[in-house]
Amino acid sequence: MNRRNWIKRTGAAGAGLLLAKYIKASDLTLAFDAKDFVKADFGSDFKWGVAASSYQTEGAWNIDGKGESNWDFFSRIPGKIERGENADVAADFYHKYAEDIDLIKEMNFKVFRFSISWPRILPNGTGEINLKGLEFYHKVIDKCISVGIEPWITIYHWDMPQVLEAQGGWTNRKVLDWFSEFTNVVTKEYGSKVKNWMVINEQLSYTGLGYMQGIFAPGKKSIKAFMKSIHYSTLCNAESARIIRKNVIDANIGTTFVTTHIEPIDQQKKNIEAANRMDAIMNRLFIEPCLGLGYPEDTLPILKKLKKLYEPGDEQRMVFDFDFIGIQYYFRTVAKHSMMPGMRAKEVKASERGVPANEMEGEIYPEGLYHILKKFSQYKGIRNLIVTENGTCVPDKLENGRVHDQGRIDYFKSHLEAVLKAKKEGVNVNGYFVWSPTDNFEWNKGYRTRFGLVYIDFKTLERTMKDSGLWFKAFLG
Ligand code: GCO
Repeated sequence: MNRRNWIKRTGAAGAGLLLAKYIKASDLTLAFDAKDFVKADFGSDFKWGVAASSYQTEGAWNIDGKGESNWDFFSRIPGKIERGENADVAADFYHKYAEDIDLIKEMNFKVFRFSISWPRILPNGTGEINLKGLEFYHKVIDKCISVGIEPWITIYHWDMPQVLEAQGGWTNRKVLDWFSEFTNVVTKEYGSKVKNWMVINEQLSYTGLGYMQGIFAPGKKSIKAFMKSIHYSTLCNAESARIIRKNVIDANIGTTFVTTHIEPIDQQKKNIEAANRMDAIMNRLFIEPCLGLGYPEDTLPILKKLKKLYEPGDEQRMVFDFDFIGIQYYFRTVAKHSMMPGMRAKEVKASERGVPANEMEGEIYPEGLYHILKKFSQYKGIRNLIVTENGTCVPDKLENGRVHDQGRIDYFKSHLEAVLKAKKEGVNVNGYFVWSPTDNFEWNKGYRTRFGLVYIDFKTLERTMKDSGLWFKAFLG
């Protein structure tokens, strides 16, 4: 779509901001030429990385003084995780980190984004520090640096100490103190070696799926709990960033948001409005308060309830001028009106529409990443975007020492084309991180769905580079 059409389809929303409105069904397929591109097209400063998280990869759930996390607890509740699986061992990154970082290097990536397990550092949530836990991340960081890979740390990727979850977790305003303490400990400890920090991974996922839909830890189904978790994690996001700024000289500070490109099923007004409401929750809810725009209650009046949770000064406390915003994109969402209270919108699944999807029913729609990058680039306060996660799950099979995951290669190629197209049109996108270097524990799906560039046999823990890993090795080499 050319720039003029794009501008025609934007309108003033929120505090005079230009936000993307929805495009006509006939415009949905943005033709990407199948032309090849090379790494150099993205520029020499572009960051190429892989992303992973502590609970999904480390295992060693009760080793060397680690405390129990909300996910250790949740995964033991019968029926919560497919096939009753848990991440007690996961990819055993705790013991195999050196091998995995060597593989990341072999694939020619220069950035490794990983998270720190809060209960490994503070087994009781606050107070006593576990020195073995501190030492583990020193080893990971040092290994990265020794092979020329930049460590990028996410402070929180969903594993909260269970002792704190038991006190309400993100629904307890005290989380501001708890999370500040954790941030202080890790930034003081690692700040001299690590300059790139992301505060939180996808607030919407653990607040929405954890406190409202009950399918992630802690498994609550309450709108009240959801509201509290939204507001307190929004405050923590900015507060923790301020702590990083204070503790880490020359820090590059970001945070990450889950995004999805949303389209109405057709051009009926009720469906367009439903898509707008869905957009308010799925794309705008967390970025806008952080930019000083408040919650998007203009589009979704139910969010006015959040005001009841405000204490004096909160409006300002939610704001932080991030150096970069991490965009995590996997699929497009098509919406239609529904009577469901609150959002009054529902998703029309990929299977109902008969379009290509991954193994988790996420529609494969690379143009969506282009649209999302354009959309976020229109916020005045955003200076720099990095795609901190993008990837897909396909039915991988290890046969004769190879995994021919052509579907994943095609996914990456088309999504990289989308990034490049946005970049060429002036979007300030400066990095792309693949989710994920190795297969790992995919939350409520357990080990069924695989996202890795490297295959893991979860019985032997043996690693095999998939064709997609080999593709990146050649592309980035
Ligand atoms: C997320 C998380 C990852 C997931 C990945 C694949 O975006 O949900 O950051 O932990 O594993 O997205 O679903």
